[in-house]
Amino acid sequence: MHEMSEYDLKRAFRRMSAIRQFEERVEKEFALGNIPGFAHVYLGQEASGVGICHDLTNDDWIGSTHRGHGHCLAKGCDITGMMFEIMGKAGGLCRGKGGSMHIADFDRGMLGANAIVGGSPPIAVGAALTQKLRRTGHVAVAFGGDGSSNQGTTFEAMNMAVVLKVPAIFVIEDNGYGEHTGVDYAVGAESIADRAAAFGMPAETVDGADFFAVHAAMARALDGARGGSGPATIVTECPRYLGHFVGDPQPYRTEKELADARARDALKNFRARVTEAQRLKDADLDGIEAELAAEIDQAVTAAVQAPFPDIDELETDVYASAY
Ligand SMILES: Cc1ncc(C[n+]2csc(CCOP(=O)(O)OP(=O)(O)O)c2C)c(N)n1
Ligand SMILES: [Mg+2]
Repeated sequence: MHEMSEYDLKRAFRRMSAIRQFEERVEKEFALGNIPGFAHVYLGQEASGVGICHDLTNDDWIGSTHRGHGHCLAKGCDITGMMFEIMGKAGGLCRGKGGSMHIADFDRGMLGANAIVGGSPPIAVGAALTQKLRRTGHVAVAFGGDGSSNQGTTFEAMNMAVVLKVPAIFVIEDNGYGEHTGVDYAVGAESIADRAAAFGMPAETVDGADFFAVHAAMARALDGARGGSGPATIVTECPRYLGHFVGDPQPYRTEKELADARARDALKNFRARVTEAQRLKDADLDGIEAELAAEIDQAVTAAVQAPFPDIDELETDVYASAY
């Protein structure tokens, strides 16, 4: 924490708080029927995405998951553009045609959320190969969950990243479950990180509710990737506050487990650390939270009233036309 500037600390808190408040609002708007399709929220996992993305620039790329709102906000995507997108409105980041599970924002280096579990690792290896061949010094990050860590796509991507020595960083967010199946049952190894290390790269496990622990692990991975020594894996152990999707009644979790998850609160943890160290004041953090609350409220009001894309746009943006 001590090497971080006041600006950096405030930005980290702002992004984590944006995720917390945005997702709580998504939960409400979904219940009101304002969000079509499915919504998987990132509540509890804020420190993971924000710690990973903190030192990335717009020229570093990330590939995300079906639980992608937090990754977008951590990468600096616009709150209003995202709320419009999630509600399917024409003013959204993807003109309302992507929705919750397909948000992309190339200007921010956000290559896309991805409904295919294990979809991002191969994309990130290709993106990292581009970074290497162009000698940019930038990296590509693949986010995935504990469930995705069992996918063949992930294994193949990890192996290829090591073989090609590309600047890819695999982030496995272990929130204890793949849908409703516990990680203890579904992962046939003692440690997801050890399994990644077996491919021949550095891999470590950190507390995914601790921004500073995640940030420090990412700094080590970035040193290696930007320095040319190849890929790395970081496993962030995160609490999952809600069910797999908004509305999942979670009969498979006990009250105690849910309370324990809530007790691991990335925002409270961060607030306690920075105020005790006298780096930021409670009033600074309260002010950030209040600004975000107003911004999210305005975004929702505008998005609810905004038009859907015109029917004439049905066949546009279906195929890439940038070539
Ligand atoms: C290839 C593929 N298989 C199955 C699914 C259905 N599915 C959607 S999310 C999910 C669980 C993913 O678990 P995890 O990777 O741990 O991510 P989390 O939901 O916990 O963030 C599954 C099986 C899918 N979308 N894609
Ligand atoms: Mg999971």
